[in-house]
Amino acid sequence: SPLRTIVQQMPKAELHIHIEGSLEPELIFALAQRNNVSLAYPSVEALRAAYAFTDLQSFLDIYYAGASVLLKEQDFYDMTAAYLQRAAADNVRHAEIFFDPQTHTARGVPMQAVIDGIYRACQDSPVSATLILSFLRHLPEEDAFATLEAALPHRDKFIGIGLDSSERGNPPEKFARVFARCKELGFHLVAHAGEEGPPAYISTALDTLQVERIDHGVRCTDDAALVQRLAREQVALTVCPLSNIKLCVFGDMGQHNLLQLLDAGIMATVNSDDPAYFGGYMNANFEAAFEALPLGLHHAQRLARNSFAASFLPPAQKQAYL
Ligand code: ES4
Ligand code: ZN
Repeated sequence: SPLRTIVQQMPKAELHIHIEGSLEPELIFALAQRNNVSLAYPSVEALRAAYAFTDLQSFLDIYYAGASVLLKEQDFYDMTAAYLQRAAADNVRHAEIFFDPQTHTARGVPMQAVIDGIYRACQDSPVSATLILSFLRHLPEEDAFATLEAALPHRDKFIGIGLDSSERGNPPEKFARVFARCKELGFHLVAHAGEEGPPAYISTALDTLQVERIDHGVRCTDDAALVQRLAREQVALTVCPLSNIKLCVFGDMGQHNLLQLLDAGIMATVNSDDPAYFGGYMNANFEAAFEALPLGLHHAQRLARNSFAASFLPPAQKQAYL
């Protein structure tokens, strides 16, 4: 349809992508062979068949297992280069990419290999790309402080700090002190909140962590006053439609609240989250949402505009896209 073509072709920014979640099964097997890492699955097909998730934790278990093949700087480079090439094909002009150093440093991978590999691929790509270091919230705040310390020699290679992994039982305020330190250091701040967790986590991410965007945030619609606040303050939500279906946040795409968020005046964006695990990259996410929901041309234009408006691009570069 004409709308589908417009959605595919429009220039867009991706603001919620975990680079480890872009690791396709074929690359997992190639890196396992290259690095002599043994996998719990005998084949690409068997691994892909295990991608049947019931909730966030069931996904995270297999996502961390997949990341175990990443050992050398070149592995991080190859993963990131593959993502950026795929993003460019979907007319992504700018990407703000999460990476989870603790997933790697806990296995003895040097911080330098993680950051330099990802950063060098960003520099070599025609897509504008910046990095957001994300803390694992199931681990203690102490570990986040140690991770920040280890990353600070590379501070010019990332622009922001995020918070991801198991949400329920790990509220934003657990990381109040380390986020305050990151703010002093001048980093942009974001946090996953209201994916599986309650709307109160969205409020405390804003009020206690002082984040500038909320990753996911879809559960805000359980609290009408919070929806009004997000609209009034124009807080960006980085929504990930296919992720929400695969992790059973919504029963099916027809029940997703993306249209409700947009029509409430919230600055929602569409993103791929972990595209290798959830069934597609940016355009697949747009297409699935536009197929299942009565979204129109104006919603498409609004989502493209929001993606740049909510980005951390410098004002002059941002303005050129608005
Ligand atoms: C994630 Cl979908 C999602 N939620 C929370 N943390 C994550 N890390 C990677 N993907
Ligand atoms: Zn995410």
